Order: sequence, then C-alpha cells, then structure tokens
Amino acid sequence: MSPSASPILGDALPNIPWEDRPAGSSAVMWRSARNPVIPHDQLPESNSIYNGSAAPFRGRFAGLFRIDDKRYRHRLHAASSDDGVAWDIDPEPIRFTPTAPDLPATHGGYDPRICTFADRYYITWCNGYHGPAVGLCWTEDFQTFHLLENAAMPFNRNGVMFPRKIGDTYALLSRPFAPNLGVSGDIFYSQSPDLAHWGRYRHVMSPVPGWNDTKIGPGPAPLETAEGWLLIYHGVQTTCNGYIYRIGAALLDLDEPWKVRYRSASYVMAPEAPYERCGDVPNVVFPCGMLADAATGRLAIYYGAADTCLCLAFAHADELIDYVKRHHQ
Ligand code: BMA
Repeated sequence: MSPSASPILGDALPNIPWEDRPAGSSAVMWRSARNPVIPHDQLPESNSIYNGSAAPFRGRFAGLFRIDDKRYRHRLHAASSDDGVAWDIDPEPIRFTPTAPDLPATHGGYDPRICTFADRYYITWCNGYHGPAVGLCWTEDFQTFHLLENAAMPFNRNGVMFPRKIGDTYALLSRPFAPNLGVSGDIFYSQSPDLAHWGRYRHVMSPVPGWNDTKIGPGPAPLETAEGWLLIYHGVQTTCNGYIYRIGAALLDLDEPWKVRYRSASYVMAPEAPYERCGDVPNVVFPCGMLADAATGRLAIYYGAADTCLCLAFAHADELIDYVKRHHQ
C-alpha cells in the first residue's frame, strides 16, 4: 500500500481486485499477473471479448463487456464476478428497455463505460445511429437496462458521464471525430438538466504532437479526488504502420471540469505485453473501466488489449496524481 493518505473522495472498496507492483518495477501503472483476465474465446461464439467496464454491485461486481461474435457483430454483454477478475458472462447480449415509445432504433454496441451515480448506474457506449453515436441507459440491477435518448450525435464514439451532478446538471465527456470533415478528435464537456437534452459544450483538450497526435478519448468515469477529477484517457498516434493506442491521465477542475489543471505529457501505459502487441488490432490498450478504493487509494483499471481480450492494471491514486503533476505539459 502507498504510504500517503488516499486522495480519493468516495467510498471504500475493500474487496477491490488488487496485486502489488511487481518487485523491481517502477511503473506507475502495472499489469495483472493474471492477464488477460478474460480470454477472447471464453464464450463458444466469441471472436473477442475486450473493451469493458466494472462496478461494485451488491457486495460483488457487475461488468459490461464488448463482445464481437464470430459473425463479427459488436454487442454488449453483462457479467458478474465475486472478485472482479473471474467473470461469469451472459452469452446473450443485453436487451434495452426503451423509456419512451419514440426512441429511434440503434444497432450494435461497443466500449461500455459504467458510471456509478448514487443508487443507480448510468452506462454510455458507442452505438450505430447513422454513424457511431453515444448511447445512454441506466440500470439498478444489471438486468433491466432503461434506454434513454442518445447523448451525442455521430460521429462520436467515446462518451462517459461524471458520477455526480456538477452544479445543477448532469455532465458528460465525449469525443467527436470525423477527420474527413476536419473534426479533430478533441474531448468536449457537455451538460444536461434531464439526461435528454445535452448542450452548453465546453472544449476540454486536444490531441498533441507525439504519442497522442491523432485523437484522444475519455476512458472510465472520471474519479473525484482532492486534486481534481482524475481522467484516464486513451491517446492515438498515427505511425507508418497504423495507429498505436496508449493510456494517458489528466486532472480536471472539480467545479469546472472543462478546465484541465494538469495533463501528463508522457503516457502512463503503452502496449508492451504480447497480448497487447498482437491480436485482431495490434498495439492497442483501451481503458473503459475503473474501480477505486477510497480508503487506500488503490485503483484497478479494466482495459481491452489488441481488440482481443480483457485485461486489468493497477495503480495507486496518489502516485498517479503525482506522476501527472510532475510530467505536466
Ligand atoms: C476505436 C474503437 C475501439 C477499439 C479501437 C482500436 O475506434 O473501435 O473499440 O478498441 O478503435 O481498434
């Protein structure tokens, strides 16, 4: 355990999945020795099981994962776990219960982010509605998923809600991206009084030359800390051999989260392990979920590896915050 006090503002999670940093390592974020915690073929019909998210649920854990089947349909599957590491995955994709009769039909689903918000869970993901758009639903039991209006129009693949209202509105980070139209892959903040109408957009941050020169996207729901909202995000670099997806971190102002207080100029994790280097899409680490123990500052980050399997990494919140501040760009 890290010696200093936990900076996390939130609940204790004593049963958080956890492994100490390996002896001899100085990494600020390190991999589970049990990776990949979900292999690509855990279900008979799965081609790949990867980007996904988890939340504490009734003393255990609930998860939502992207599964591409052998017809290559992308859908969300619910899962449950005693320890956050070994998952029992529903072989059937989740079905949504519309909250209004006139919600437009969407299709597919990938990259779910679970946001624990008081006594319910909001889930954002990428669906298909005339292009990739941000879907939004809520659940209390991970069995009935109440579908709301989409939270962002195409072309926007990455949306995640904040775990409480900011001021008097719900808040969302998302990432419009349409390079053919000159839309550049920046993260924006938007606000809603009712979870149906989103607006009052504020720019948060842009790609920067180097490891995140092409696009960036918010990962797990931002974590409230004494130093600001801790945002884990992915950053994409274009190389002569295609994209590389890495993981970065930033601290956003608690009251005005579109203001970036610190952003690490260096990435915090990059594809290095064989299961991150090799797979359906090589050189990808893509974080969508995080568990946090406010009592100790321990973090468990769920990320997809090479668009093939689901992995876990760990960090101490105080060390990660310190890293972001020391490597501030
Ligand atoms: C993004 C999404 C992710 C995927 C990543 C790397 O655009 O499709 O689901 O992990 O690309 O291929």
